Formats: sequence, C-alpha cells, structure tokens
Amino acid sequence: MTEFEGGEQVFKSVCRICHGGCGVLVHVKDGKVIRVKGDPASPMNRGWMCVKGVMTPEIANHPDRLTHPMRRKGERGSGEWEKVSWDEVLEEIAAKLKNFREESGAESIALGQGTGRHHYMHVVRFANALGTPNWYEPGLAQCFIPRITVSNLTYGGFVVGDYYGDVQPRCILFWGHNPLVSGPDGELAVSVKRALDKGCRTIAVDPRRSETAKRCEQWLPIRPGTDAALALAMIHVIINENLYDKEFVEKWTTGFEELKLRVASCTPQWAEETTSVRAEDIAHAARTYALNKPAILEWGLGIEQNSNSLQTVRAIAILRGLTGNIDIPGGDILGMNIIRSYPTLKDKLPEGMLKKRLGADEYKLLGGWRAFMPSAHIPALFKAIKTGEPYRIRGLLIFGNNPLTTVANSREVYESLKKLDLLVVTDLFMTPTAAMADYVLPAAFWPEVEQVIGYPLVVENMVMAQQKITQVGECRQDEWIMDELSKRLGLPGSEENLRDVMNYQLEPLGLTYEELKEKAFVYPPHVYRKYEKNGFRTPSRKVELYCKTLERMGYDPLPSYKEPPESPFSNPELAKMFPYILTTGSRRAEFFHSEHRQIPSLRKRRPYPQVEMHTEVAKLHGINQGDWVIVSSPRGSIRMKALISEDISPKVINVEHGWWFPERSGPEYGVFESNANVLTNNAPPYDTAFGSYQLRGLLCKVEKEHI
Ligand SMILES: Nc1nc2c(c(=O)[nH]1)N[C@H]1C(S)=C(S)[C@@H](COP(=O)(O)OP(=O)(O)OC[C@H]3O[C@@H](n4cnc5c(=O)[nH]c(N)nc54)[C@H](O)[C@@H]3O)O[C@H]1N2
Ligand SMILES: Nc1nc2c(c(=O)[nH]1)N[C@H]1C(S)=C(S)[C@@H](COP(=O)(O)OP(=O)(O)OC[C@H]3O[C@@H](n4cnc5c(=O)[nH]c(N)nc54)[C@H](O)[C@@H]3O)O[C@H]1N2
Ligand code: SF4
Ligand SMILES: [Mo]
Repeated sequence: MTEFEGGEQVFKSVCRICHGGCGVLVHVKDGKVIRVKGDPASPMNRGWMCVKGVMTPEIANHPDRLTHPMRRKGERGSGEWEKVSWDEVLEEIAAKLKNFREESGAESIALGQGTGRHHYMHVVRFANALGTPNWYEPGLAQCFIPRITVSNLTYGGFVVGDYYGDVQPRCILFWGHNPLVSGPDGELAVSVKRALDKGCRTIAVDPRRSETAKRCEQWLPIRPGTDAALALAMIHVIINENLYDKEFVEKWTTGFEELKLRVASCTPQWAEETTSVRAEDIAHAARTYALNKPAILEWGLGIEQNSNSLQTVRAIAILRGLTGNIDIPGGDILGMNIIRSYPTLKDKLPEGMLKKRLGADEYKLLGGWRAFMPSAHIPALFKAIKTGEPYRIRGLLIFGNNPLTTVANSREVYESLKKLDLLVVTDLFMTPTAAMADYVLPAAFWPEVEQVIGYPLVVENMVMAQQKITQVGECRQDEWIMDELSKRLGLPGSEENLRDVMNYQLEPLGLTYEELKEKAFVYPPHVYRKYEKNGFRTPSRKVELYCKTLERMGYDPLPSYKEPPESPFSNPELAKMFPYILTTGSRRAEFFHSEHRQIPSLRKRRPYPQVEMHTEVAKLHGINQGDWVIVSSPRGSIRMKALISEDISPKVINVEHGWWFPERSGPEYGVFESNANVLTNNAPPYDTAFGSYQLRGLLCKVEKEHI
C-alpha cells in the first residue's frame, strides 16, 4: 500500500468483474474506491484494463447497491421489504433449511450460482456439506464443461493459448470465440490483440464477422450448430493431404486409423452442404492451421451451446492432437496447476445422494461420478421445482445468478421460481430474480473480497491475491454467508474459515494468504512438453483420438456430426414459418451477462438491446438501421433494435442476451421484453453426455415492429 497526500491510498489487487485477473491499482479515499488503474507490473495485463474494470468505482458506489439483508414483507414480488440484521436473517434461513432437511431430505434444497466468480467452488463445498447433490450454474453444460471434460478425456488436461512465453504463435484459429471482446475466458483480450499485432496467420469460424473475425485473413461464416461437420472435414483434409505431424501422431496418439476411417466420407464438399462454408475455404483453413506451427486454437461458446456439444468439441480438440500443437511454446499449453484444488468436501456427500442428483443418470459427464464437477441438469431441476417430480425441491439459495435472464426458457423459470417454499438471493443489486425472493442478501463486490485466484481458470499457471480494501454497507462476501449458515447447521467443514481454505490451497507454494498478498502474484516459468516425462494424463498415456473411456460409457469414441434438431433440414415445415437461424449471446464489452444495465457510463454506450442481421434480410423486411424489430421463435417473441451490416451470414440472426431494465418498475423490470432466453429452448433433445441445451442454432423470424 502506498500513502498519498490528501489521504488517498493505493492498493494492489486483481479485478474480478469477469473471469479475468487483471492486476490493478485501487485508489481509495475516505473509505471509498475512487479510481482503478491497470497495474503495469502485472505479467498478465501489463497496465491494460477493459471498460468495465475502469468503471469499478461507479459500480462499487452505485446508489442502488444492496447494502442490508432484507426480508419480504408483503406478497412475493410485492416489492415490500424490511431490513433485518445478519444474525436474524441467518438464524431464520438456517432454521428453514434444517426443517427441509428433516422433512424432505437434503436433496430438497438446491443451490444456484453464476459463472466462475470468487465463490464458485465454495458453493460446491457448501452443497456437499449440506448433503445436497443439486446445485447448478447456467454455464456448465452450456459453457466450459464440454471443453474441460473433452480436453481431460483427449489429452489429460485443459489447455490454453500460450501468449506468455518467448515464442509467438504462427497461426491462431478462432472457433466460435470472440476473445477481443470476451477475453478473459482463458486468455486476455489484450494478449490476443498483442499476438495479432505482431502478425500471424489467422482464421475465424463464426457466423458473424466478429471484432476478432475482422482481424483475421479468413472468415468462415458457418451455419450455427454445424461446427462438428466443419471440424470433421478439416480432419479429413489434414489426414488425406498428409499434413498431420507424423512423428507426434505415431508416438503420442491412439486411434489414428479408426479416425481416418471415420472421416473418410467427410469431404469438404460434404461439409459445404451442411455448414454453408465453401469447400475450398474449408480446405484452405485446414492447410493454414496444419502447416503453421506453433498454432493456437481459441475455442469458445459457439461450439458448446448445442445438442451435440460432446462430439463437436471432440472433433475440434482432435485438430490439436493431429498437428502436435499441445504443450509446445507458442501453441496450446497444459496447466501447471501450481495450487491445490479447492477442498470441496466431496466425500461428505452421502453415497445415496449421487443417485438422486437430478439428470445425473442421463447426462453422465455433467452429473455422474466421472463428471469434472458433478452438478444437476438445469431443465430437470427447474422441472422438479415446478412439478415436484421426481421429488420436491423446496428451497433454492442463489449466490450471484439471475436465472430469469440466463437460463433457457425464461417464462418456465418464472413459473418454477413461484413454486418454491423458500427463495434466497444474494446479489450486488436488486434483479428480477431477487425481486421474487423471500430474503435478499447484499453481496460484497470485488474490492470488498478476499480471494486466491489461480489463473487462467482450471490450468492455474499463476496465482494472485485479491484483498479486501473497502466495506460497503453491511455487504458480505458470499463465502462468509455460506460459512455462517454452515456453522448454524453444524455442517462438516464449518470449523474452517476462508483463510484456512486459502492457506491450504497455497501450501505447495510455501506461502500463506497474507504472504501472497504482499507479493501480489506468483508466476513460475512454464514447463513445456510435460508429457515427455510421464506421458499424457489419459489411460493410454497418449492423446486419445479414439476414446475408450467414452466407449465404455456408451458414447461414440470417435467424433461425429448430428444435424441440429430445430433446423431447415430437420424441420422444414417449421422453417417455412421461421426461416432464419437464431444464435444468441455474443458478448459485448460493456456488459457481463445480465449485469451493468444500471451503470450509466456503460449503459450510455449501449442503451438498447440489439439484434444483428444482414443488409439483405433487413431490406426484405423493410427494416432500417435502429428500427425496433420483433424477433420470434416457436417459444415466444422479444423486441430489440436492428443492427444492420454485411458482417453476418444472411441466413443468421444474432440477439444479445442478458437484457432487463433496472430503470423500470419491479418485480419484473421488463425481463420478458428483450430477453434472448424467451426465445431459447430448454426442451429435449439435449447433448447425450452433458445434457447441453440449445442457445445457438435454433429457428426464428424477424419483422419490423409496428406501434
Ligand atoms: N464482456 C464480456 N465478457 C465476457 C462475458 C460477458 O458477458 N461479457 N461472459 C464470459 C463468459 S461466462 C463466457 S462463457 C465467455 C464467452 O466468450 P465467447 O466464447 O467469445 O462467446 P460469445 O461472444 O458469446 O460467442 C463467440 C462467438 O460465437 C459466435 N457463434 C454463435 N453461434 C455460433 C455457432 O454455432 N458456431 C460458431 N462457430 N460460432 C458461433 C458468435 O457470433 C460470437 O462471435 O465470455 C466471457 N467474457
Ligand atoms: N441465451 C443465452 N443465454 C446464456 C448465454 C448465451 O450465450 N446465450 N450464456 C450462458 C453462459 S456461458 C453463462 S456462464 C451464464 C452466465 O450467467 P450468470 O453468471 O448467472 O449471469 P447473470 O444471470 O447475469 O447473474 C449474475 C448475477 O450475479 C451478480 N453478482 C456479480 N458478482 C457477484 C458476487 O460476487 N456475488 C453475488 N452474490 N452476486 C454477484 C450480478 O449482479 C448478477 O445479478 O449465462 C448463460 N446464458
Ligand atoms: S478484462 Fe475482466 S478482469 Fe480485466 S479489467 Fe475487464 S472486467 Fe476486470
Ligand atoms: Mo460462460
């Protein structure tokens, strides 16, 4: 900490508005954050910050921050609350949880949370301590779990692009990922930008010419949901034209011959019909990626939010194996995992509860014992809340999630939430979901939180400390709330506090949290080609092009293509009414999911929800730039403003996700008006291994709004 004149203090910490880990300098005056700057000494961002991070003071000191625990006074959703003390609120909630456990079993309590925030693993720990198998996060099957699981199955660990060593990538293939806007999601936007500025070969597979695709020499405007076909055709080209790394394939992979046979008929011509990408472009992309080593393959959500996520991600993962681009300088690197994994108390979950986890039997790689981080299947959970089948869910405790905006089929989510005996929402702000709660608890924002951050997530090549710098109202960090409930219920693990957990994680580094805080970060040099010592961490010790584990579980051991269930090919009748392919959720720099609509400096830059369409589509429907447009799917309709350009396939409509209007009145705050998940589908078919539902690759129509 440095002391300045006039009482201004500066603290080193780490911004955590997104998944990131930008090292920052936090300026504080009179106990308030007044300015946040990128820390030039941070090896990750080297002084850079995104627009959201810069607005930290505006978020932290916003007049609408929740600052006290509140109990519902009137009817659910009436907006009438009374302030209660922490002690009172925790006693009351604990008493209710105790009652549910005794009367209906621990499985009748569910926990919900959002994407990788500081308390992520603590929710898993709390669920295990409570003895409930039912926790969810709206990403998981739709985000990250397919990529992590497939990487583990195929190469024995998750990989991230190596932007940090001395060797520059010669090629970057961006696949359904727009890291110049969405990074950090394994990488940092600024690292990608710097690599692109230095120059390398570049390809983007994306139905939109995204900010990242605009920087690429080749743009493959794919039909959403058909990525597996494109990847199979690229594998075909790489094998048939002998472009693969023969030495690596021979020594370090299994199942090459079986794979070759599988892709024999997957020619670029075949893939052109399926994907709408020209055959010669597919072949060209395959050659560029295979012949320019080291290459990074940046993959994202475009490949997971469909009902063939396992095989789509597998097909793409295999490209790295065929070209030997794993754990080499300038390629995709395996993690160093320099800290201990979070103590989630998983052995405390009673054996019988594993079988009760909703959806675990069907979606084994999401909820079964082999899953990376077993969780409940969201459609099964919300159905159980609504119908009481196969058993009742009585209480839901949400720590940082607004499921009315980020879970598929928002109207059904709404019907489900109404059925709960107890809904507790912990958040920074009042949201449409929190407005339906019985108790609303005020969460601490990142400058108010203590945390150890292994970065990038899952691979943990570096570790950083976030420190509590300020206190706002009576806000508490989520972990504290869970620990206080644990203590009152006498749950296992309640004798440890967060400091104990953090110190346990840091033990291999010989550091305590206090010591790490002094250092700010630990970042050992990367060890490449770790497999040369002990092989890959798979059963065969090799990269598994053919995956026997999947075979044993009843899944296809080789990648395959499946036509999306709602498409012009699988449902031509429906496509007459809904002629466009709908994709949702492309990230915007100003917002994190459903957050930040109430932050003036951010909202000013994007005041309205937007639907992207091609110039030809707009012309056909008489839509002008900025017109309000009605977008409809077989599930419902929403309104958004038209963003018209040539930077999107003429077959595709893209809508932003996460929209609600904090400036409107509660309890709904206009949550059904412009919310992408009014259009999406939470009905089967799902991916057979992960249970992923479709947020991309559905059918829709557009028309100008006539008022
Ligand atoms: N600013 C900001 N940053 C974020 C987030 C945020 O909300 N705001 N969210 C964070 C989270 S949780 C995540 S998971 C990441 C996600 O980060 P990304 O993976 O980059 O996700 P998106 O930007 O949603 O989608 C990436 C691209 O996929 C394209 N796409 C859509 N459908 C398809 C398809 O079927 N196939 C292919 N190949 N491409 C398709 C979209 O046009 C888009 O350009 O971002 C993280 N970072
Ligand atoms: N249609 C469509 N839907 C999608 C996606 C898509 O691409 N398209 N993307 C999906 C993906 S990949 C993801 S990861 C999910 C993301 O979904 P979530 O992460 O659940 O995002 P939100 O629904 O915005 O909920 C986050 C809430 O947490 C609050 N919050 C922020 N920080 C904290 C904190 O430290 N503590 C607490 N208690 N609260 C906090 C915010 O104020 C906000 O209300 O959305 C999914 N939904
Ligand atoms: S990229 Fe993420 S971590 Fe970095 S400043 Fe922006 S919000 Fe914060
Ligand atoms: Mo996500």
